[in-house]
Amino acid sequence: MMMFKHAITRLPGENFASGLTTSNLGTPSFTLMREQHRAYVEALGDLGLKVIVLPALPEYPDAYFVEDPAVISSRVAVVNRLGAAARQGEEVSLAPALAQYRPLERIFFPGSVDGGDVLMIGEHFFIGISERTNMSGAEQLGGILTRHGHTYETVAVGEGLHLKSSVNWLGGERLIVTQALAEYPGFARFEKILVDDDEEYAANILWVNGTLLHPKGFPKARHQLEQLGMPLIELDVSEVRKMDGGLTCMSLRFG
Ligand code: CIR
Repeated sequence: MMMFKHAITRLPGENFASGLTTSNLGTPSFTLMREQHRAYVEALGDLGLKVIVLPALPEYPDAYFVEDPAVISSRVAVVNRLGAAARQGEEVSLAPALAQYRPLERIFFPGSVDGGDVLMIGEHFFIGISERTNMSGAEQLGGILTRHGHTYETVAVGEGLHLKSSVNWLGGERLIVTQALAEYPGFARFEKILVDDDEEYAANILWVNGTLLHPKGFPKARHQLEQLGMPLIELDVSEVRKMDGGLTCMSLRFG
């Protein structure tokens, strides 16, 4: 089984509320955000991961969404060219942390990739084509992954910010997925937990070594997850959600 040993995270800065967002859920609170981030880091630590906590980057209010500027597989780390101009540059101070663990590769102009569009299932990768990840970026990333012995396919992301806003791995041959992606042929071999239309946010679930971290406040999804008989950790990510982020976005996990 794929096992994670490490996670890289980054603290949200006091100005995190000036990051990009499309949600209309109100102004987030820094005090609450800091608390929720701390609980998240603690949960990863409790699951046995060695968690690196990088300092906030004041000039990049979205930089604590550390999953977006890189992709780490079992064999390679890819430094992304982020899809949002305002976020380009976040990767600069992340690259040295990654270089300690994996050979580094990079995505170049005109390609763009956000790690939130990259769903890793063991050695296979689904790369979402979205407003952030373009075809050139996906092909560059796919080429790098293929050279390192992985396989990949692209998926059109119809709605939601990133691919992983709508689908995530639950371990084994199981996915949690929104109705919109339920019939996607590339997911046919998986058993699927379908989230209700009014609980779409609950599709952003983080698998960590057999435990599922899931967002608080989605009772139907919670009930569906309970049926799986896997350990669950419920985390409040209300403030992160206000910034269009979720549980997967706030860390890079690797073995
Ligand atoms: C952004 O719009 O880029 C950030 N406010 C949210 C990024 C969330 N990241 C993710 O889903 N992987």
